[in-house]
Amino acid sequence: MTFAGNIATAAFTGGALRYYVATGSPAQVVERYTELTGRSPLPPRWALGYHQSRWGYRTEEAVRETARLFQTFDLPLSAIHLDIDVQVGYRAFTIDPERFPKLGEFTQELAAYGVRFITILNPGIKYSRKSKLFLEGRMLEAFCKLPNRELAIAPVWCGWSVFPDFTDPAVRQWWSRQYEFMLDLGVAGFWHDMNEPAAFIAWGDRSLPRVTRHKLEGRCGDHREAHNVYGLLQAQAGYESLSQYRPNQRPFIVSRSGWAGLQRYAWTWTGDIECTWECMHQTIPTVLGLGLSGIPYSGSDIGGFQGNPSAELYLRWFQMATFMPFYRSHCSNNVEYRTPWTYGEPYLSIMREFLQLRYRLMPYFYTLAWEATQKGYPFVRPLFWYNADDSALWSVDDAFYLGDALLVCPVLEAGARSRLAVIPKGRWYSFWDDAILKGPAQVELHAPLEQMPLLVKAGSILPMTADEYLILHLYAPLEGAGKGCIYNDAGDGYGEWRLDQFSDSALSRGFRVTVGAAG
Ligand code: MIG
Repeated sequence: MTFAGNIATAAFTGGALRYYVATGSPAQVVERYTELTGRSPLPPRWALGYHQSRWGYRTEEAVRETARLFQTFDLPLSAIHLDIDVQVGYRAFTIDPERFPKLGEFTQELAAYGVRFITILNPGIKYSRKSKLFLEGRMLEAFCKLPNRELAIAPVWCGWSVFPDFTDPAVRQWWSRQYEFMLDLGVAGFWHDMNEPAAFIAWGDRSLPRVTRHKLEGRCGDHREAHNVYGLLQAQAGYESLSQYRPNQRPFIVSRSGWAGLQRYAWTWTGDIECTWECMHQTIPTVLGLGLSGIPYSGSDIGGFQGNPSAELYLRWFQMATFMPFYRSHCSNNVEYRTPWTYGEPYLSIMREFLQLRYRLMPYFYTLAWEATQKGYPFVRPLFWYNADDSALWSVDDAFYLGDALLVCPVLEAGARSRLAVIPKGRWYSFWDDAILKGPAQVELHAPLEQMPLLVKAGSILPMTADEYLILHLYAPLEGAGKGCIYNDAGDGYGEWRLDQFSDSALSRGFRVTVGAAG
């Protein structure tokens, strides 16, 4: 769709084009949009913690060592992601038994550290009579075919591959069954990669040919129609599998590809980006755009995927990612190791502070997760979210809100020890020293290496943990009123919950807090 003045032009090659028009504030529009496309279920709480990943943790020993070092350096960690190099010949639903000889025991050992084991899965199945999955899928006619009824075959990581037709409900069922044994071995979640589907083709579409046939829920059609929903429907199959085989645990799936409605099944990330300040900056509008498109859970490979970030870039990226839902370091297999301790001091201590801050903010993050289930609101919101009439905020792409209390101003330049920020209307407190600021304004904010400018809206009630206590930080409403709430439950499963709601208002002397609870 292109817009020119008052004219919008849509170009499409087939099917029907249907418009839905929603009006109102950004929040109302996202609420209506997610009424149509669906909302995210609650993730398990641990998924909102920190994830460590790299392409290159090849063995049990490498994973164990990583988990152990996080503990040694007093760095909280919720999950480690394993990439294609743990598989046998890059094949889906395999983990090399020589390098992970006792996977069931190993996942338990990690669980004792509080670390979950997440593994990657590509959709292509090796085109080989030696592959049980290939033979089974072929008998079931599970793979996409060309108009001449031959299998659609393309090279991917495991060599010549065939592609399950996820637009066929029976194929989704079959695919769903494959996760079961890995779940039994304690694999906590899955990372769906290459599911555009991507293929190693030197020219043309690096995907399936457009003429490839698809079931499309029984309607039948070709890849032009199926392409965009391919990854989405794989995510659906995965989500349904995890819900079915582990009914008392919430599914956790990350999917590289998706479409409208992906939020019902999976999280996503911004893909293979470079280790540059520009790419770090671009993460903000991308994550904002995903959120406005109904997908609340996303993030970027901290430090970038391709290349080696400087210590400062990694640190600044880490600080920014602390305030994004999917908080994961990841990188390619041909780059240096990248962990909070890789760069020595003062970087290690600063990253530890941010990691700990993330975990202290968990009640706030978790409440945002609940809000996403109710209204579809993203965690990361553009500055115009609350003041859509202030056009100065429309194009701000270097800062964002996390929920309605926090205004996050990442440092996006090498060597910068302060940054200019646009502050919306109202009163704000600096998170670090409680200094009061008044908007609308453009202000230069202090940003030493160990701090990233972070503001709290006056009137907010920010729930944070301190050891086993829950502490409510009240940022006095200097004028008018504010509110806050806390959603809580067991952190996984579908048991009881509780919602506490607070509101506060300024009185002539002091202020008043009102408390209410539900659930
Ligand atoms: O062709 O599995 O985006 O995160 O590390 C590259 C290896 C395939 C692309 C993913 C990236 C992952 C990588 N994959």
